[in-house]
This record gives sequence, structure tokens and C-alpha cells, in this order.
Amino acid sequence: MKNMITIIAAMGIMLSAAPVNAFCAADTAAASVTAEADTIDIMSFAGKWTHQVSKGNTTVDMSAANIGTMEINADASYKYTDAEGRTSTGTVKLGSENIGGTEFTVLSFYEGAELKFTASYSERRPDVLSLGNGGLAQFARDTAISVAYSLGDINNDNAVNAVDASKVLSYYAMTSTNKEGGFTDAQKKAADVNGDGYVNSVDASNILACYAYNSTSHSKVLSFEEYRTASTKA
Ligand SMILES: [Ca+2]
Ligand SMILES: [Ca+2]
Repeated sequence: MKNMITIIAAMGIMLSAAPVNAFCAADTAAASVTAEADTIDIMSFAGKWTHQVSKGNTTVDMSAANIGTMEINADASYKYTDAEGRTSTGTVKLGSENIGGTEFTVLSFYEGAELKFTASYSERRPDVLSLGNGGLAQFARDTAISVAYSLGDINNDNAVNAVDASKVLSYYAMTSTNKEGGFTDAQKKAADVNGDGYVNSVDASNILACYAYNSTSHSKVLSFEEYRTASTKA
């Protein structure tokens, strides 16, 4: 909830500071942010990971033994298979932890009520989930489930709306203060709706404008691309 209030406050500041867009900026006030804005979701981690431990006196980066595989699913369930082929299943919970002044995303793997693994994620190394602090064990990304994002639909729920705009603003607020925004590469592409290579409040206001357009008296819900074509012609 605190997060949401921050986003709404940030939105007011950023939208008022945003340059006027070529299309449909006037409609942005019609939309409001009503959903929680968590920039990192389980989709960022969905896929297969290899459980690696250090083989010797070095960190796991230098020499690793593979001792299992972890599959994280889009519904936040997981399946762990150890080297002997024994499997266990459970649920992944996302949280955050402040380590040395930096906010990290933490994944907690629960089998029932039992905490089996705690892994931390850093955007600097998006294909690694660190287990413990010493660099001695990790999950290394194996094959990510490829998720196709469409322009403007950051959370991939087939709707371009205020939730997506707030995710963009949240990302922008984080990255503009040198924090991790938590978007996958696909989400960054989906977020940069004006294609200028930056994810910022201009994109958020364009997403809101698209949402506002679709919310008012138009018979068909347009994709972001369709909306852009329609609003450019108008
Ligand atoms: Ca969406
Ligand atoms: Ca952009």
C-alpha cells in the first residue's frame, strides 16, 4: 500500500514534468492508478535454473558443480530436482531485503511451511540467484521461459492500462535514483512505447493515454500500436 501511494505521488510529479507527447497527452488525467505496483514479479524468474555450488576454495563463479535443477513457474510454484533425481515442490514468495544499503529482491522457496532456499537477486546479474552471502552457491539461469510482451503491456495480462503505467513509473523512479528497476529485457522493450531507448514518464503517460482512449467510447479495444496509428491520424 505504501508503495502505491508513493507511485501515485511520483506520478503526479512526473506527469506534470513530462514533455507533451505527440499523441493524446490531453487524455492522461482521465486515468488513475488503482493497482499495486510491484516492478518485479514472478515472471522475471520463471524458467529453469541450475543449482550450483563451489567446487573448491573459490567462489561458485570460478568453479561450479551442478547439484540440482530448479524450475520456477509463472504461478509461483516451483519444482526442485536434486542430483539423484529426487523432486520436491513448493511455492516461491518474493520479498526484499536491505543488504549494505542496497535493496535486493529475495526469493523464498517454501515446501509447505518449511523454508528450503533463500535466494537474492540483483539486476546487475539477472541470470543468477545467489544462495547465501559467500558466493559459494547459486541458481544459474538455464533456459528462461520466453515470454512475449506486447508494447505497453508490462505485466503481460493482455491489457494496456494504469497498472502498466504505474509499473513504468515505478521502474523510472527506481532507475532515476540509481536503484534497480527490476524489469526483464522483454519488459523494458514493452515499456519503451515511444521507442526512444528510454523507459520514463513519457512512456507512462503514453500508456495512460492509450488506456484512456480505450476507456472512452471506442467500440474496439486497440493494442498500443493500433492506438498509436489511430491517434496519429486523428
Ligand atoms: Ca497490462
Ligand atoms: Ca521511451
